[in-house]
Amino acid sequence: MSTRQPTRDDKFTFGLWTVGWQARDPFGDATRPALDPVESVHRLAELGAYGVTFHDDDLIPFGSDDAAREQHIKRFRAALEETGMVVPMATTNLFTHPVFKEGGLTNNDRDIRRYALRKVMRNMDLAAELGAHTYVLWGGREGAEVDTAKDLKAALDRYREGIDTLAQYSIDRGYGLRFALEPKPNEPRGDIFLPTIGHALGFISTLEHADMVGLNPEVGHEQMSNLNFTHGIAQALWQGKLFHIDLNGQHGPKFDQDLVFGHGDLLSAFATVDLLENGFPSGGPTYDGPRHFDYKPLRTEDIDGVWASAAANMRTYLLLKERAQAFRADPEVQEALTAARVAELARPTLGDGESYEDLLADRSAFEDFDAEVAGARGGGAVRLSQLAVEHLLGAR
Ligand code: GLT
Ligand code: MN
Ligand code: MN
Repeated sequence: MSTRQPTRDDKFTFGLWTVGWQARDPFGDATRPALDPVESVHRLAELGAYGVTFHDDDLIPFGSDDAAREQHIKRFRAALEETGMVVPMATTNLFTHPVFKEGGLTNNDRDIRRYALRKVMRNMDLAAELGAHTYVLWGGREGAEVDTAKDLKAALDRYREGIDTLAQYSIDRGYGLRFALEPKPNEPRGDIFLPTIGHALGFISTLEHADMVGLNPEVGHEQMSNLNFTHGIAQALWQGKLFHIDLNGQHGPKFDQDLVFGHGDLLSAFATVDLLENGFPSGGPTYDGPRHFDYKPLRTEDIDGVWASAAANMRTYLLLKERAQAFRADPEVQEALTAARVAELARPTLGDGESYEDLLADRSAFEDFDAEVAGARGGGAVRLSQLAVEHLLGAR
């Protein structure tokens, strides 16, 4: 089916670090050779992707001199031009080099924090030059293993100072970059600051340029904390903070698996795509940014498996989109939604112009309300759940 063939309109993007992962893990060496970013751009374009994203170090190996740096950028830019691929997002590697072992923006060492800020600013220059609109900040090393080794208040102060400084830099240079914080509960640090969507949303409200800072939630990161990813992005959307998204798969609370999208909790992936594609049943904010895959091709796979997994992310997304559209269009689903009173939740609890005094005076709301009858009524959710499963299994 043609709708299952990705096109640029689907806005599928991939981090260079995803297909480029050489599969080095804490227990074993790389199982794949290094991949040239230029080749990744070409292969992903052939597969139907719309763009790529990168960390500074994905493109320009750490420690490169200026001449080498320019050369890497030139080759990359040429690949983008040849393929028409775009770079909607970029980010900084503040986690691989040993200098960041104790953190970047929240390192106890002030010199390292200053170095980290400079590293981010330098890559923001390149991000803006390449046309990116979103700058992701994943603070993988911002955290601790030993609680007494960190002044937690000062860490949050420094995190805020760092982001305020970067936001001011984007404004002053006219870069138009907005920042997307990516929460994760742990790994590589024992505990990472801003561990969930909720923590990050609370933190953003304290920032000087809160309007320029939103989220880049990742499926697996919320699921590592046993949280509902769809509920998380729904709240981010509701607060106007879903700036970007990292799609992948995860089997519940364990190490960060970074599986292909849909290859973990499939029902949850269905709900996520339903929300991204069909929006809230009662309308309201929608997400129209890139569908960004942040996954790791399994360590067992060779380079053919890498490209097969890249294609699998996009195809799975499109299949889920198809299924979610069929679900919403199904008259029996619509009937089940009515029976479950789903639309009723969009109706304000108080009437137009009604005050709490009016509510107090309404005997039908309390004195004459039959809580026993209302409490005995079924919710109708199981029917909806089964209908979703049947659509997902292709039974309807
Ligand atoms: C790293 C991490 C991802 C982040 C990337 C952005 S780096 O691969 O596991 O979740 O999105 O810095
Ligand atoms: Mn991850
Ligand atoms: Mn991610």
